[in-house]
Amino acid sequence: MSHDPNCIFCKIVAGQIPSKKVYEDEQVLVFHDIHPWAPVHILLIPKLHIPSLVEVTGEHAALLGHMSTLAPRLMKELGVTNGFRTVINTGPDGGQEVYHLHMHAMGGPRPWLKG
Ligand code: DGP
Repeated sequence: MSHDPNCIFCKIVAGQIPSKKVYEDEQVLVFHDIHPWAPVHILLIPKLHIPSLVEVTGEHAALLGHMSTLAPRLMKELGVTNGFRTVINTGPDGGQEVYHLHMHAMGGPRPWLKG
């Protein structure tokens, strides 16, 4: 399924739910997390509805590579110059709450880092 009408992040991609957008291209949307854990906390999502990392296949390799190279570029643009953390929560025991693949990128002056 490329779009799930019940998915909150698909609704953000479709513009049905507002978000504080950081970046957008044909494949990817990046916006600020609504519940930030860090001074700068963004979510990088594919526009394609992929529920989690479990459903990722070789076909998505370029997409994931794109997300991974975007993260440092965008964090730098947002003023994060001293490192950041990336997280992809996967499945119930991985703490995933929204079942649309997303990469958290969190940074800014510590102390905010947990665990
Ligand atoms: P996870 O636990 O990895 O599935 O994290 C989901 C994140 O998504 C969580 O940090 C809060 C964020 N989030 C949930 N709903 C919305 C929303 O409607 N807008 C934005 N900007 N972020 C959201």
